[in-house]
Amino acid sequence: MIDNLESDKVAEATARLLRERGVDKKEIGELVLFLQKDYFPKLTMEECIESVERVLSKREVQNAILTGIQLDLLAEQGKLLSPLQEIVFRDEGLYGCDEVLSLAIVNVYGSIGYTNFGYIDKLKPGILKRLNEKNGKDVHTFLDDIVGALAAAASSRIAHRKQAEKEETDDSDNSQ
Ligand SMILES: [Ca+2]
Repeated sequence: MIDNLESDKVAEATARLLRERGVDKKEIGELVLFLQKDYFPKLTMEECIESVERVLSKREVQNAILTGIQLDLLAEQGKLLSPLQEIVFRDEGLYGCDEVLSLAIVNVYGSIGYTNFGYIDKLKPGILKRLNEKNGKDVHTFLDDIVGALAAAASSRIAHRKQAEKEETDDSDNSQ
């Protein structure tokens, strides 16, 4: 059974691992802003980072992050069994399990996350470009999809909230 203390430990471990792997919440916030700025021109960086934090607070998101980063780390250390070791180390194009794992994150705010995830994965702005650069040493096979998924989910959350706000305003307009 997971008590509160263990939940805190999982959340802390997740935050620490992301930091250790060079991922800053602000950089994920920048991806969110990139995805949403055309739809919500008044959206602030603070709102984007807050949305990322809300996504990061979910246990299923933390589980996916811990799993993916663990596999990246083991591949860096050469500790996976062959042929998975070579597949993850080289980031083989047809592997696909990195993307599948990330769907656990994309899903938390519904299916509109998929569009954002696909879009950002194709363009690879900001931190995603950096994570995709291969130097023969660092492995980010899972992490790039995790970061893209975090941005996609945080964007979906904002879209849902803005829609709800709009509907509330429309309702009050109608009642007047
Ligand atoms: Ca990947």
